[in-house]
Amino acid sequence: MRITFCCAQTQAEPWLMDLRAALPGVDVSLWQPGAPPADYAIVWAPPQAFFDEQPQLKAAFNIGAGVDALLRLNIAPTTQLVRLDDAGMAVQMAEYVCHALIRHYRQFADYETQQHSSTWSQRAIPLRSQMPVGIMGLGVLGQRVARAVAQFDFPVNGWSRSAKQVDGVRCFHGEQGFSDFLAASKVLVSVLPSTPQTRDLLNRRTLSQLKKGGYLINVARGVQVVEDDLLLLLNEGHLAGAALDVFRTEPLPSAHPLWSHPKVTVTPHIAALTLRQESIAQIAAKIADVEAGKAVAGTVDRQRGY
Ligand code: OXD
Repeated sequence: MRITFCCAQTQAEPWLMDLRAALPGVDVSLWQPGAPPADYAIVWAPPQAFFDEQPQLKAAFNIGAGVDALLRLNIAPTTQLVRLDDAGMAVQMAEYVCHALIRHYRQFADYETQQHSSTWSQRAIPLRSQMPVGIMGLGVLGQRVARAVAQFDFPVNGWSRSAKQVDGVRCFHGEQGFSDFLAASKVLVSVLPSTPQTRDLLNRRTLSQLKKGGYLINVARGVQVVEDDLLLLLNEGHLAGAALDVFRTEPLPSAHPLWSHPKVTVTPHIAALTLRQESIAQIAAKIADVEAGKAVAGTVDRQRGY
């Protein structure tokens, strides 16, 4: 069996070494133009030339949760596309979201500022019941985030494309349920996949439906947010702030107003980093499933877009 590795911005050597250790007897190598045909590919944002040269692949494993970069390419229909499901990312997302939520709710940024002037001043804690958290996307990642948020006794709303039932979450779905979901939420968290339907979904019209003083946490994809509309709502005061890990252009250009906005926290797309050991263990198990003709968890539905 041959596996080819083609992952932009990823240091290949440690991956190749650990893949060889996890899959003894398998020929694992770094892809370069003209490489021999492989059975499986491990990819992150590969170029079109990669799939043009490797139309025989049985499966391509995306070493991330979002497959938007893959779905922009022309890939043989016989190549099964598989994303990582969880592989240590869900708990990171939950950490990120809870950190941003609690930092906002408990006003820790203000205490940090106070410390600069040696100010000892306690701030009132708003009613938790007045801080309903709305999570967009109720897949593996969204449900893990919802569980973590509920642990801190915040009311939790969830929204998904099709109807879902999740313990402890007030679930909304579809276009019809979207306005009700927004109106019922004060903190909005996006964990949605990037699809044509979610592009620009968070804009002036939708974000203004959040309760006044709303807060946005985006750990999904930057293209879901119309950044000018977000800035407008922050400046008008309808939104109290935002914690953003993803942007329409990455890296976020140094002159971009989001960098210096006093109500915005910027992080460089680190909410959930790919963990090599967990990912390799998961990919090895998925390859065994493909070889055994079993259904593979995390298989991408190209039509649906995730
Ligand atoms: C991912 C990401 O999709 O890191 O995994 O953005």
